[in-house]
Amino acid sequence: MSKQWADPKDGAFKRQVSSFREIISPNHPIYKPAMNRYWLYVSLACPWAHRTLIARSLKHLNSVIGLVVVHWHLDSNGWRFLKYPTDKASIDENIYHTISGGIDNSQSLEIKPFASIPNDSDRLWIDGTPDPLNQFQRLKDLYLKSEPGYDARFTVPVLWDSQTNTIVNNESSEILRILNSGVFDEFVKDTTIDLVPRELETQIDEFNSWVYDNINNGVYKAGFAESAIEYEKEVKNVFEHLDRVEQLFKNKYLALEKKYGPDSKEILQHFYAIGDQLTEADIRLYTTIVRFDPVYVQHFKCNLTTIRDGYPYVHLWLRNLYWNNDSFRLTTNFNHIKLHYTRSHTRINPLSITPLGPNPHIKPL
Ligand SMILES: N[C@@H](CCC(=O)N[C@@H](CS)C(=O)NCC(=O)O)C(=O)O
Repeated sequence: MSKQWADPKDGAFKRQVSSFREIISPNHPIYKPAMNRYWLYVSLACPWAHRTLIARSLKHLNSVIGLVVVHWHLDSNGWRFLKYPTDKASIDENIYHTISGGIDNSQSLEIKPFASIPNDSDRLWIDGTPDPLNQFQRLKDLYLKSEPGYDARFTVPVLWDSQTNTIVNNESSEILRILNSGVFDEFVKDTTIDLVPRELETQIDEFNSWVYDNINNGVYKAGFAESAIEYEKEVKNVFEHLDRVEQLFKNKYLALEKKYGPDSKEILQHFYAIGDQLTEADIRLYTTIVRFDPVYVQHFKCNLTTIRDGYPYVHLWLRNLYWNNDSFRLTTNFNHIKLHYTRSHTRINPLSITPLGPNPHIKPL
């Protein structure tokens, strides 16, 4: 993908508004809760899609909502799926009831030579999955099936209804709320986790709002800026807001230390962005922070410092989520993340050489 969304007037990056905005509810005329009816189409590289994958796993919906993973390489025709295998057993075995991430990420921590992986590499269940529902080749086929005249970008994530063959929603923040809403509770055993508890909702919304604009989307505004003035403005802004998160997390950590004692295990059990429990705010910040050192530092030139060197409390929070929670670790695939950015944005990285480092992609806790 060489053409991005920069405004030709000032070189500033503008993100498009999502088009499909329905919900799933017993009261909805079309989209009622059901087992195996809805599917998530994601890229493991994409931070917006990654949010929904984490929520699907945390809410124990891996066997309620199907999963299709696009190939990591985004080309001029958009996202694509892998070829549908003739061997049906391989599909049944691998798709749908698979591990939380839906794809093997066991190799993604090791630094392996990227040079040997061509962009058209078709390693089934490694580079992506086929589309078992429609056996489509491209993500855009879903959009056009759902709405034949659709003329905006074909983005992930997509929440797809296999009964009506339509897109329910393609806005990750809303898909997160649908998955959390409890509409699938009748199909799962453990319904205790609530990612947006009512008493924390205002705080979560407020945090999400500035984190979205300045950090989640901020790194894109820096990385896709097409003028040095825009880039410098945005990169400074990203770091000012990382400083703000660091200060918040530091205060939080010191308060927990005071409450539980300096060496208590309980500190990390309560070390989250809002309140003292895991919420949607952690998910939305995590998908940017886990990509920061491996990709955004060099590829988006967000290199005033790194998370590991410049932000000890954010770094601890990140590693706590990654190493102590399967829903975070198993959905994080550094190979997809690195290969996608460095080889799809040819305007930023024309030679598509994928940097080997940082080593390791994420440090131990
Ligand atoms: N507002 C959307 C943004 C999603 C988005 O921008 N996805 C990117 C990948 S990170 C995409 O699919 N881009 C494909 C394209 O622009 O062709 C959301 O949060 O769901």
